[in-house]
Amino acid sequence: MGEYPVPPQPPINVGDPVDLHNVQGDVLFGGFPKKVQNFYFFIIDGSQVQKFRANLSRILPFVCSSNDIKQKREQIQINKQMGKTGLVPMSLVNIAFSGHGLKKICDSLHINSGFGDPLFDKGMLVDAPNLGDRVGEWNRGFAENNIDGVINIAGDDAGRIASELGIIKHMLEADKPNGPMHEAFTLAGHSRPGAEDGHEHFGFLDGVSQPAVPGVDTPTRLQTVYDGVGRLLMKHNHDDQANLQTGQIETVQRPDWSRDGTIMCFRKLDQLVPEFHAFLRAFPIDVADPGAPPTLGSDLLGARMVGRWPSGAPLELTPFHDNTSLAGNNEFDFHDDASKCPFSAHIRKTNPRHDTTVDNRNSTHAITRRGIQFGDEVTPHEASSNRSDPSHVRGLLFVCYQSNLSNAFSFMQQRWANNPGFKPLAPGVSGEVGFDPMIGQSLTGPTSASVNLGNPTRPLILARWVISRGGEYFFVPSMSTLRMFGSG
Ligand code: N7H
Repeated sequence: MGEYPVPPQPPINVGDPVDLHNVQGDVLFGGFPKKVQNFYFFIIDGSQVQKFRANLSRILPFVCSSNDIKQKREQIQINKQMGKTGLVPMSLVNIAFSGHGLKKICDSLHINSGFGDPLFDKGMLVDAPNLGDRVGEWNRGFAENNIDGVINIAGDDAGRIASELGIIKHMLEADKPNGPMHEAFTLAGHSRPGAEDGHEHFGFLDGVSQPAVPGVDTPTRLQTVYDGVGRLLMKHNHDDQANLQTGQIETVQRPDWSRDGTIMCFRKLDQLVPEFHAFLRAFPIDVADPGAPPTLGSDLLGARMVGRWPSGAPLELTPFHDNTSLAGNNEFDFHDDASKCPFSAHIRKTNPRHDTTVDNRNSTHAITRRGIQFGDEVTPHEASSNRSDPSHVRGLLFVCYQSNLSNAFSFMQQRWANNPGFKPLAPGVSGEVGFDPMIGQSLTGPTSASVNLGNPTRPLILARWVISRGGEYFFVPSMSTLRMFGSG
């Protein structure tokens, strides 16, 4: 560092306190510490909503707050310092409702379910073409568009979370024929084994860069900081929304019960891992160094698509080879040209940092990411045939939180990742820089990205290696609103 002048950190608004006991646990402090996670999607019987609400009040003692997660993380730290080995046993529960589910609950309470987010109201299926999803490729469970809610349960051990989920299902009478709710389907995720723990299926370290929440997190040097808690939690400072057509920021009206709530965007994203690696081998970047290791050109292409090396070291700090001493490093900004990191690299498209503004590192559109891997490791047969076997589906159960979809997830996917014209304000960059090579989608043909060396706008035609199988938007109510939903 020190090569570039460091712009000042934006002023941090801490005059907007967050009640940690009122926010559900997966939202703050890095979310659930976890090795395994289940998403139990359910449907509420429209004629028994009152019964469902009564049962909801019984399971609220299982639902953990952000304060509980803060304490769990402190406990993990203490155990580490004391040299204790083994995982701290835990089973952590949150609950959230889709637009359909929220309407059923609010109708039964005789209150209006709207909180001013039209994308949430419509649901992800209606939004799918705008995201570039091919609905014909969605899993049936999401395409049926009838999910009312999700129980998000995570912890250290699959048996532990399964038995806790069993107790909760029993209390909700989900296991009873003609009960007030029933399971739609469950998706199970787990971190990858051994040295791949913490890495997503293509092999890159995941979960590195997150926006800091003012008054809750202590930001590290150059970390993106939300310019207001309201980017994440409703009815706090900067809880406003972007107009997706004009990009203008508009105010938004919220009911009081939405305060401290947030929106969870859930997506099941399959990853075609053997195909991705075959593509890297087929189009190595010419590193023009006869002494370089034989795989460097392919490794460099992968790193330039992501913006980081598999260790998590950022290209902006180490542009031509991985450097494990910079693994997971987040102390960098982008600087006007693409000589180190391509403009279209995944982490530059989804967080242009200092590229698009002089002083605020883009926190307006930032998302708080959670999520976990699912599926098997690549088999030897898949690796040798360069083809994913449909009986070994794998990928990412993507989760992110934000107060407003058109500011955050939808903005990022549509206006940045899927938009080959989106590029930084850098002077002298003419032409398109291409799609985000990892998540950029187009319904009209193949995507391309400018990830070659030397020319920031020379496109490379890409194949598809991340396939959306659908998802849904869910409202994550505060703990006090959950109590209100369960009362009466
Ligand atoms: Fe992405 N990948 O392996 O390529 N992501 N992502 N992502 N992503 C990031 O910082 C990946 C997806 C963001 O602040 C890293 O955690 C894959 C969606 C944002 O520097 C890696 C999939 C969206 C960041 C990956 C996927 C985003 C980020 C670097 C799908 C939103 C932080 C490590 C299968 C629409 C950017 C890290 C910053 C980072 C990968 C999905 C957004 C390695 C494989 C759908 C905001």
